[in-house]
Amino acid sequence: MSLSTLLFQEAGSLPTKIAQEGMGFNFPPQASTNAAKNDSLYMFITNVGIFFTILIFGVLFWLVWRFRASKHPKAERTATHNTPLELVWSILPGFVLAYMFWVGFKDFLDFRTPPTDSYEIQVTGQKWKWSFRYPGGYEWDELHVPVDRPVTLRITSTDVLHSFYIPAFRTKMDAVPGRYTKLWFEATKTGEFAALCTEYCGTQHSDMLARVFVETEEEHDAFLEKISKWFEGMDPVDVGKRLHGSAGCAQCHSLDGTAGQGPSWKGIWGKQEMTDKGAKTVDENYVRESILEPGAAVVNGYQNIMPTYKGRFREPEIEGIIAFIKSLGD
Ligand code: HEC
Ligand SMILES: [Cu+2]
Repeated sequence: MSLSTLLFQEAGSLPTKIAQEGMGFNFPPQASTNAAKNDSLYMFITNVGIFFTILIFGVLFWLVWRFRASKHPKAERTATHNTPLELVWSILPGFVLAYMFWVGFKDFLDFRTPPTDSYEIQVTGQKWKWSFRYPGGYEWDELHVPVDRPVTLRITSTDVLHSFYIPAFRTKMDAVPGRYTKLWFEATKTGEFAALCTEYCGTQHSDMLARVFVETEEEHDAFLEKISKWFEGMDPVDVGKRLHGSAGCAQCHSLDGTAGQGPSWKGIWGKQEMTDKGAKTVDENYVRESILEPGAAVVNGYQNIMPTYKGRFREPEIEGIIAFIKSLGD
C-alpha cells in the first residue's frame, strides 16, 4: 500500500466490511487465538439450550396430547413425585452447567491475563476517534499489529467512557478517563479488520471506528519506520490538514466557519480573540499555547474542554497545524 493511500484513506467503508467478511452463523471471521475458544463455548451453550428446549417442549406437548381430557373423562391424578427421576434431571444438567462455568472461567482468566512478553500499544479514546501510540511514541489513527505475537493494549480515554471492541478478535474493554485498562490478543491471520466503540458516547458514537491491520513482522517494522517520519517531505499545510482529522481536532473545530464545541479555524489567523485572559492575537505563539496548554487562555463563549496535546506532537507536527490554520486565511 502506498504512503498516500495509507495517509488519506477514509474509514467510511468499515461497517459494510464488517458485515460482508466471512460472516458465519452470526459471527465475523475468527482472527485471534481467543476467538476459537470464545466461539466454541458460545456454540456449546447455544446448542445445549436448543437441545433442552426441543426436549422439554416435545415431552410437554406429547403428554398434553397423550392424556388429553376428552380421552380420559374420569381420570384422577394419582402421581405425586418420582425421586429417582427428579434426581436424574437435576444432577445431570448440574454437571453440564458446572462444565460451562469451568470452561468460561478458565477462558476468562486467560483473556484477562496478558502474557508478560507481549507487545504493548497505547490506545486513547476521545470523542469520536481512536488513536494508537506505538513504541517510540509515534501516534497513528490505525491499529497495526504483528501476526502470531501477543499484543497488549493499554487503554484510556480523554473524555467520557468508551469501549474498544475488535469483533474479529472477540475482545473488548472499557476506555475509562483517568485510568488504564488492559486487553490482549494474539492475531492469527494477516489482513484488515475493524475496531469500534461499543459504549454509547454521544452523537457521533457510531462513527467511532478504526481500521485494524494484522501484518508480518517485516511489514510492521516498515510501518513503524513510516510513521516515525510520516511528515518528512510533506508540505506543512498538508501535515496540519491531516492532523486536523487524524488527531481528533475535527471533532470540535470546523473549517467552514460553523462553531462547534470549539471555535472554527476558518479566518481566525491574525484575529483578536477575546479570552478570559483578555484579548489575544491568533499567531504562532497563541496557536502553540492553545495546543499545549488549552486552559491557559479560554476563548469567550467556550468551555475549557479541549484536551492537552502536550507530549503527543513533535515539532514539525505543531508547525504543520500552525501552517494549516494560517492557510485558512484571516
Ligand atoms: C473536545 C473538543 C476539542 C478538541 C478535540 C480540540 N479542541 Fe481546540 N479548542 C476547543 C475549545 C472548546 C476551544 C476554545 C476554548 C479554549 O480556548 O480552550 C479550543 C481552542 C483552540 C484554539 C484557539 C482557537 C481560537 O479561535 O482562539 C486552537 C488553535 C485549538 N483549539 C487547536 C486545536 C488543535 C490543533 C486540536 C487537535 C490537535 C484541537 N484544538 C482539538 C476544543 C477542542
Ligand atoms: Cu466512544
